[in-house]
Amino acid sequence: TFNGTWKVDKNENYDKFMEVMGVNIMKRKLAAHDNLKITIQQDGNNFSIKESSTFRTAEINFTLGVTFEYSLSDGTELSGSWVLEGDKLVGTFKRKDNGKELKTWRVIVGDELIQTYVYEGTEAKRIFKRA
Ligand code: MYR
Repeated sequence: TFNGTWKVDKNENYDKFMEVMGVNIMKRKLAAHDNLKITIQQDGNNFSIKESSTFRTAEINFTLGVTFEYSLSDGTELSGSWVLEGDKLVGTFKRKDNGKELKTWRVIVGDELIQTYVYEGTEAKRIFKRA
């Protein structure tokens, strides 16, 4: 289960990923230490995500398979949806500004939640531990 509160512990290739996303160096430096915390509450097909970081707090609600809108902390808007593929939560989003795809998935491995992001062939991971 994904339920619970997760704190980012480490990043892999996240700086490069953000660069490909077009995030400037100043913002990338800050984003590398954003202390991202997410609280996930799943109720059947409905998810509630509470997000908090040094940039903002946000609450996102979505239903598996149903398209919704999400804004990144720099204002970039995405539209897409999450589905469950076995134990893997798979998100397929599109940037509204350029139509390009951002894929992401969440898996639980041992006591960690690993979120992978792929954009324009560049992959990054953020690895979370239970808070
Ligand atoms: C959620 O489930 O947490 C809400 C929806 C998340 C959509 C995908 C998030 C992609 C974030 C990419 C970070 C890129 C920084 C440039």
